[in-house]
Amino acid sequence: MTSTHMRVTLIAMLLAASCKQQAQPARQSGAGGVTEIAVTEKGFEPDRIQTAPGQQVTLRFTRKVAPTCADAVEVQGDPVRHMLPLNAPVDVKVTAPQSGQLAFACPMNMYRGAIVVVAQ
Ligand SMILES: [Cu+2]
Repeated sequence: MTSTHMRVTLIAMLLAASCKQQAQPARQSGAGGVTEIAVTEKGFEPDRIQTAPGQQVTLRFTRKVAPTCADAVEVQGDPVRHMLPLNAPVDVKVTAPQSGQLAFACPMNMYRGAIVVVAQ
């Protein structure tokens, strides 16, 4: 590895570290907690929700923009397509896996988000 390579690697690592600090996903408060997720022109906000392993989570989706392809949401492992009427909160109850993450997305898989399991 050349010193240029090492420098680039170091900068990349520093950037990754600072990104990690900036990203502050909404943290699930506790059992039975509700996490509000807005559907905006940017997609799902927040798009990453941290939770404990096996935690029951209620995701409250509220679509706030009319022209979007995210007029419904599908959760990994859930056969139901949850329609999202404009400005009407829709609760989707999910159970977090023991590790890893549980993804959700619009039916076209353009906008994506995930419940991220963190050890506590
Ligand atoms: Cu879509």
